[in-house]
Amino acid sequence: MPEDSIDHINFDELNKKAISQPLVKHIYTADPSAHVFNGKIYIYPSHDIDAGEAFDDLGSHFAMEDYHVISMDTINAEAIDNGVTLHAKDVPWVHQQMWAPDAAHKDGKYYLFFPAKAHDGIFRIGVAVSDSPIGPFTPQPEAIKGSFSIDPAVFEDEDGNYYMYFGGIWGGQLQRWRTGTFNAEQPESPTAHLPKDDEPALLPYVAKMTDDLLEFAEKPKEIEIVDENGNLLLAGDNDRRFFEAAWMHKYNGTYYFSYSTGDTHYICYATGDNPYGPFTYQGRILNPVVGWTSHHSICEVEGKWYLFYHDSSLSKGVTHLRSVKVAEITYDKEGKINTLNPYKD
Ligand code: FUB
Repeated sequence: MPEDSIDHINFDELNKKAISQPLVKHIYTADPSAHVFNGKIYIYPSHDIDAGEAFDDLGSHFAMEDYHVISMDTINAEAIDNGVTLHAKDVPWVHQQMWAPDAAHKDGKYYLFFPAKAHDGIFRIGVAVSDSPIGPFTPQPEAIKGSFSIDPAVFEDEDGNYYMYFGGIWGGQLQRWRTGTFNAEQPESPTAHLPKDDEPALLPYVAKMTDDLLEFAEKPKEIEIVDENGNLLLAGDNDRRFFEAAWMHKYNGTYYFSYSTGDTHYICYATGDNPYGPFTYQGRILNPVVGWTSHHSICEVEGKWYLFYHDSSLSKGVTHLRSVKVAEITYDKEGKINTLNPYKD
């Protein structure tokens, strides 16, 4: 539900119809990346603040400065805010806009992956390390070499390899990397460098991580998202093409790559038989929420599958003040995910 259509919304009524309520209400949180580490649920969200930046199509109003980790003993337990775990001022390469993070666990260490604009205004992705899932996290002094754009999601495969999925168009700058280097010549515009509607859509990226999870082990590769005939989705196919918010999970041996369609506000998914794709578009996981953005993660907790997502219902529709929520998802016999409506009719 984009911001221009919220004027008529009665938020008290809407919140009664919501399939779930914000996990925490004392701060605004968004872009939840959820994991079970050592039997407990940890959510790595963006920490939304009102920094007074005007709304624009580059997302300048998302001017976040730090990260908190939310933890839950069980899916129905109280969500605990563990406080500031990493701040922009402690990361030498970061200038501003700490956007959607993710985390991973390996050999007793915890890794927080996060995108932010560096001092040259270009989004990069960094890593910070801790002995605890709730931090505090110690950042690497530099961003990951060869990283660009936003929304890292790090997936641990069953064979022990870790892969980072990332990318986002418009404010996420993916369109400025079409030639392989950052296009600094053209004006900073969310749509100036996009393909034409009848050309293939821009694609997200994946890279295997090094054993220490601090760098890419390979040059990032594009991930193909194709339709039922094997054709790449087109840039004008706004209801289905990738925009941002990559996530990977595996269900019954199949790789599920899910993402947001951005300006059409869906969380969709595509499936494949290996971590690099191609992935075939399958359908929608979540219909539009209140607020412009939609961003999610999918996590198995005690044998059930959950969608962690956000909406702007608590802030009564303010796009950059969002709240993390969780709802169960189910699969049909063929492995298709049943679409969730975030508010009951
Ligand atoms: O939170 C800032 C940006 O908004 C994220 O990086 C996007 O995925 C969108 O949710």
